[in-house]
Amino acid sequence: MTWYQAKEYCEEHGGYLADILSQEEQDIATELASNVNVNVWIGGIRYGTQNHFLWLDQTPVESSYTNWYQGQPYHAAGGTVCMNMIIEWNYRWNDASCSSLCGSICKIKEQL
Ligand SMILES: [Ca+2]
Repeated sequence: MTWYQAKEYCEEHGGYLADILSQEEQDIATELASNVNVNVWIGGIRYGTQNHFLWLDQTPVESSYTNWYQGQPYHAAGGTVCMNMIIEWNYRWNDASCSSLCGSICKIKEQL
């Protein structure tokens, strides 16, 4: 699914496309993604033309934990750019065209 479809999928399931805010969350996301063995979208999207990314709650990605693969973020082509986790890079982060096809990692809040 595209990044937008992944975002919608998570919302339909009562959650949101995951932000990754700590090594612990990275480890959980990596384990989930490994189970399905596909590249996965996470909830970051680029704003502006520089390498600035926001999580869906508008928090700047660079303001806390990051796990970009070496040389990333780097996306030469234009268009909207979103964040994903790449199998071959041990699920470290990449930026890619939002219309690429990947799985998704959702965060779903527990009902208390
Ligand atoms: Ca990239």
